[in-house]
Order: sequence, then structure tokens, then C-alpha cells
Amino acid sequence: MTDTARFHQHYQTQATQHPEQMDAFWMPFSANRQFKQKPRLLASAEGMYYKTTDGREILDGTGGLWCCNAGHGRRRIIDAVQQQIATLDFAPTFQMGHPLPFVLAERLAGIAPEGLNKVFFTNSGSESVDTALKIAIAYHRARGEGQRTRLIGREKGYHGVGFGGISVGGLPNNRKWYGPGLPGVDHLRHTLDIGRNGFSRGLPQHGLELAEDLERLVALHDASTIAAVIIEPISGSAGVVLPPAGYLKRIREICDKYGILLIFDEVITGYGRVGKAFAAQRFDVTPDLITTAKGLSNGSVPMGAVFVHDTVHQAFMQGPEHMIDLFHGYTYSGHPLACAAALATLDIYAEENLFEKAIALESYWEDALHALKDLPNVIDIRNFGLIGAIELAPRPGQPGSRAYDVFSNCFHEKDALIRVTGDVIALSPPLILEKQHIDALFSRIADAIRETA
Ligand code: PXG
Repeated sequence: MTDTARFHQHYQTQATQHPEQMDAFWMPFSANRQFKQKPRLLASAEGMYYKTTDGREILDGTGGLWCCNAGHGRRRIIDAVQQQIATLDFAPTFQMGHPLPFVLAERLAGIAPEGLNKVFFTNSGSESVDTALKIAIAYHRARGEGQRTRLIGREKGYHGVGFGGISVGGLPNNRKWYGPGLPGVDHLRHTLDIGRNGFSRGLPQHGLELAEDLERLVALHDASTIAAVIIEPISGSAGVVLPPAGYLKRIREICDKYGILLIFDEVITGYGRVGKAFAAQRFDVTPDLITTAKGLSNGSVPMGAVFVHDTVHQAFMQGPEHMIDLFHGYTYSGHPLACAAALATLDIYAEENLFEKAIALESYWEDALHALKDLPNVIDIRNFGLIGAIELAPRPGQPGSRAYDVFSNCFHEKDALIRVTGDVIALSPPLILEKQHIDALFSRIADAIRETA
């Protein structure tokens, strides 16, 4: 056997067999002790399916974690990354460059909403969020309004795990352990209202008035202190919370009225999830900045991107040309492998018309999802684009346990990967799925919900 073949075999064995020890890896956002007693280990993936270390094929209802919009094991991405690592493994992008991030940024500007033509690269959604918040505050300072430092987030918002992101975020568990967070942050009310909007198909009809909550915060703090509002057009981690019809447009109007920047966090809604490149386009509301990650590289190599409107960018280009215009960046901003992966991903999205495909399947997806409404303990069903949520009544005194049991049943007994957050089952399948996968996914979930009742 040649050295290459031996290494290949060694690394493949290591990556696909059950590890001997599981103690050292402190898993993120996980119940580590529970997991390690009954692990769920994925060894390989192709198309709509994962394969476990014990050889079972698992239907992927979550695109990994809202990442793999083009499905798994895509040849173009594999080839692009393999070729890139053999050509240029790393190159700095501070006062240096290599071609790919320039090519990629132009491609991205081409699919972004009108005016968002500048792209800042990061390595994750959390970094994209902190980057956007910093750009927003610095933008006002560059224009001589340095007192505009306040950031407005929203209850139930998830903006990653950096100190900026948890400060504007609105999920109590992600905040309460970590001290006071950034000063000068306030939150809009969330828009989840099962009482009035339960089982809505698509956008809920009630709750437009919640946008006026921004007027309340402006009245309280004064517009002159507020830099930006950051919201997810559709929140994911909180259990899929949809914007009431007209809500995002109204938020945009109020931001415009007071000179407040609007940031859309599109880490989960970006790259086709709702049938357009970005939810901003689907909702016809143009923010000043958009944060993205995940689907940008199909999850294959970590990468994030912040889209910045020309007018915001322009404020940074007023000083002397030899001066650094933004004192911010990551060693891996525009990493060659990530860029190669993202370019190949964008090729797939375009060639296979995956965003249009998502729209074409939306009503079939909606019907299949809402057919679960009479199952035991289902208290709400929400959908938009190829996003779905099934909310279960919590067991008294044990929030989250019922949905966790459905998740565990789906994985171990039904060969389906779903995601749960609290007592909400959240679904975000690869956009390559076909009707047969939708049928299979919902019949497996329905069985699991029945068995868990
Ligand atoms: N913003 C939003 C809107 C997100 O959904 C992040 C920022 C942070 O991205 P990174 O790459 O730093 O993790 C996210 C991440 C879920 C789930 O179950 C969602 C995310 C992560 C993990 C689980 O909905 N979104």
C-alpha cells in the first residue's frame, strides 16, 4: 500500500467509526452527559441523507443545522475545495489578498438586494452579527453622530453567541449566565401570538401593530442615541417565529424616519430558504446590512458574510486613503477554502434553480405540514418558504422534554433528523428535496409524535 492510500484509510476509519473515547469533546449547545450515554453519530452524507456510524440512512429534515441548502456531498464543492487546498491553503487578507474573495464578493453582490454591494467576510453567523453591529455603530461615528450607540434587538431573537449577539438576542438561557452584556441595548417585543395566529398558513395576519413597539423605544431613548435595529426576518432558534404581514415594512419605515440602520440577520433565511436569495427580497424590504453564514458555503467550510449598503460603506471612505478604513477583521476573513466552497455552492444554486425550486414546493410543504394538526399535543403549526415548525404542548413542569423525545424517537427509530428547540420541532430541509421526501419526513414525524404522546 502506498503512503497516500494508507493515510486515506487511516483518516477514513477515524472519521466513520465510533470513537473509543468521548470524554474530551465538550459539545456545543448539548446535554453532554445524556448524549454520551446514547450518542447520535453521523459518519457520511449524500443528497438528502446522512449515514450513521452504525450504517443507518437518516433522512435530513434540517439541512444539517439550516446549512446544507444544496444537499450533501455535492461533487462541485468537493472538487473546488480539494483543488483549492492543493493550490493555495491559506493567504492573509490584511493588507494582502488573493483572487477568490474578490470574485466571490462580486458574485454575492449580484444576488443581493439593490444597493447592498459591499461584502465583509467572517467565519460564522456569530461573527457576522458582531461585525454588523460594529459597522453600524462605527458608521454613525464616522458621520459625526458618535452618540448613536444604542442597539435594539428583539425578544426571542437569536443572533449567535458573541457578546454583541447575546446582548441584542432575546433568548434568556443564552443571556442569563453571562453577566450584563453590552450596555445600551433594548428589545422590541416578539411577534409570536398563538392565541390569535395559531395554525396560520404562511404569514400570520395579526400583529402588525407590534412594529409600533419601535416607536415606543424611540420615544424612551430618543432616536439620537440609537444606532441600529437588528432582527431576523423569520426567527429560527426561538422556534420559527414569523413576521405578521406588513410588519417588516413598517419597521423599515420607522427606521427611515429616525435615521436608524436596519440589520436583517439572515443566517438561516439566506440563500434560498424562503424562495429568493434573501428574505429581504421575498418580503420586499431592503435593510442597510444583512448578516449571513450557513448556506453561503452549504455548510461545507465555515464562512459568513455581511452585506453592507453602499451608503453605509461610503461613510468609511472619507478619510485619507492610506488609513485603514475599518479596524475590524478575522485572520480567516475570505479564507481560500471557504471562498472556493462558496463559489461552487453559488454555482449549484444557480444551475439547479434551487431558490425557485423552494418556492415551487412551498404549497406542497405547507399542506403536508398542516396535515399534522390533529395529532396529539400539537398546539401550533407555522410555515414559510421551506421552513416548518410544529409546536407541542409542554409536559407540565418539564418544558422541552416532549419535543426532545420526538427528536430522539425520530433519530433512533424512524431514521429522520429533525431539530427541536424548547417544545418546537423546527424543519429546514435541503432545497433539493422532492415530494417523496416531504411525504416520508412527515409520516415519520407523525408516527414519532403519536408514539411520544
Ligand atoms: N444568527 C442567526 C439568525 C442564527 O440562526 C447565528 C446568528 C449564529 O451563527 P453561528 O454560525 O455562529 O452558529 C444563527 C445560528 C437552531 C439553530 O436550531 C440555529 C442556529 C445555530 C444552531 C441551531 O435553530 N443559528
